[in-house]
Amino acid sequence: MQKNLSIIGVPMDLGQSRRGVDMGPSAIRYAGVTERLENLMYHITDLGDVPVSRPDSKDHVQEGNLRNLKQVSESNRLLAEMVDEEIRKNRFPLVLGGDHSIAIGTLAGTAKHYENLGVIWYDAHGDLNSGETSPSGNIHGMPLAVSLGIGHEKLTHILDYAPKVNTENIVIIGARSLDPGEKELIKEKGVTVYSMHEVDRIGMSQVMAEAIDYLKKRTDGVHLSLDLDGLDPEEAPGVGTPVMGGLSYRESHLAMEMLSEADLLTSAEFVEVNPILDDQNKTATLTVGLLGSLFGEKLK
Ligand code: HAR
Ligand code: MN
Ligand code: MN
Ligand code: MN
Repeated sequence: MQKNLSIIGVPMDLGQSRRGVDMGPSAIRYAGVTERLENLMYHITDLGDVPVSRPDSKDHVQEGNLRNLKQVSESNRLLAEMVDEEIRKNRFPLVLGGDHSIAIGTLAGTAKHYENLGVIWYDAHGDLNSGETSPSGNIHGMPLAVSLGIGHEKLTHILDYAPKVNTENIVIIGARSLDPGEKELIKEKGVTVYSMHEVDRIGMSQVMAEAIDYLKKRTDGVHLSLDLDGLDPEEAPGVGTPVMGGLSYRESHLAMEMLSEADLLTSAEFVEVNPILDDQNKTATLTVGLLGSLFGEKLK
């Protein structure tokens, strides 16, 4: 793995309806992310936070069932430019959220650099909605669809190209809450999904071995987008949309260790940490532990 790492915080809470997730980057920093990775001999540059503007009452009006479209789009453009720049400088972008709408910007900045970017979407949700299918109007339920070129142009065309990712290059892991429109899209496009059913059946070890093997063969870079609500809310309570029956602490560490061993990631983001809903910064601390495993911490 690239030893030069750039941390980018995105205090974004406008892609959903619960306040507090904008404090996610601070909580993860407070839990010691820089020290943890420096101990693993990474050279860290913390670039601080991408600006996120506040919604005014007029902006709050939902254009095409898209809450705070203008602000979400604008911050994602800034994020995309930063990520693009870091990759240009040959540095590994590590993006800390913030709600999952920020994956729109991360992927916009990343995918430019690869012919065939792979994406591992570790999440309870598919995030495959558009304004037409979303039950909530929350853009954090849409970033994966946006990256496939589905949705409002202000989201799909950040940095002026679309789609960012090909359907065949996506692997979703941990899904257990999919809306009807998302299920249709998954069927229609043939997206690879390891839902909790598959994890229970074949185990995380097999899921990761298959996912890694599949992506290694067909992609020239892989982005990990890890939504903390992919984990069980018992272990990651500080998230805005918890869904019971999730991935365990141990399964998640195994997944990170296998990704580390495979040495295939070229960028990563950790999102949806909400310290207001958390229990003593447990979820941010868990995040830093997962990052430790992802970046090569060994038990022996
Ligand atoms: N599918 C629902 C929606 O579109 C819920 C999405 C929820 N949240 C996330 N994204 N945290 O993974 O509103
Ligand atoms: Mn998500
Ligand atoms: Mn590309
Ligand atoms: Mn989620």
